[in-house]
Amino acid sequence: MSGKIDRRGFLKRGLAITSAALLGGCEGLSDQPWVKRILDSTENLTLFSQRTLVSSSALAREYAEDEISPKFRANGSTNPDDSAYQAHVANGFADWTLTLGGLVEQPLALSLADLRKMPSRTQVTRHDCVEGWSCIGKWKGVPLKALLEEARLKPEARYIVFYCADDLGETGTEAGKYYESIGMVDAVHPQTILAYEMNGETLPVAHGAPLRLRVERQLGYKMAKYVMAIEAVAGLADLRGGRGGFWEDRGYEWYAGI
Ligand SMILES: Nc1nc2c(c(=O)[nH]1)N[C@H]1C(S)=C(S)[C@@H](COP(=O)(O)O)O[C@H]1N2
Ligand SMILES: [Mo]
Repeated sequence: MSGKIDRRGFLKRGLAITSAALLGGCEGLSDQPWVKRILDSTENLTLFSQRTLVSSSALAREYAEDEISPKFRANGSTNPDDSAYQAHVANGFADWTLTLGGLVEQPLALSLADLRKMPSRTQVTRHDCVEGWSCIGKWKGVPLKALLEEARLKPEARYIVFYCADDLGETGTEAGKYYESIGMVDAVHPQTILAYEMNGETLPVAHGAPLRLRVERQLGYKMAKYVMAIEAVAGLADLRGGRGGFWEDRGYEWYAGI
């Protein structure tokens, strides 16, 4: 467990030093409005380093089918204790719809059948949990980019937020439920998908049925399971605990790059 965290800490320190050197020689880049916004916050220095050193479209490693883990561990919520969710399970998610709203021109409500008709991507990737375990799995789903293109983001939209059905047994309230958020670079990344299949089968409840996020260049807690609604927003401060996610509100970092 600590080995993983140490490795990440080491990597981040290295990147921070490199980025300090880089910043010295790239005035042109730091004049860009998006770079200015990122540099406004020192907390985002690691994000800036990663974006500068690793191309924004660099792919996470993909694996061969014979490297898929024989058993993929399930973690966090594995069967949401929520009556609306359980009703969806009982009828095979036939009436379930994903809503996409917020700062978009065209809000969407899509059934699983609608999502399955959209372009899909399949990828075999490694999932790294901050607790120190990893598993390789195959995921199939709709690229988030395709949904965002259909909904047409307004220019003010800077983050995409995912609202889930579960609360990890914490609060029993709507506001206490799991949620997550990502920035636009990850939102339009080709490996960022909303997965409805895992290892060639319908996504099981334990792994987030009917739909879960995969953001392959970040840690496991970013990969929201049981996604019910998606919202495009300009900022995260006004949402729930104000730090952009269930675990972030409890002290984890918002940018969980691997
Ligand atoms: N809605 C929801 N999403 C979640 C969690 C959760 O408890 N609830 N746990 C997170 C954590 S910490 C990890 S490691 C992965 C686990 O995904 P898995 O159950 O498919 O292994 O889901 C993430 N997404
Ligand atoms: Mo995790």
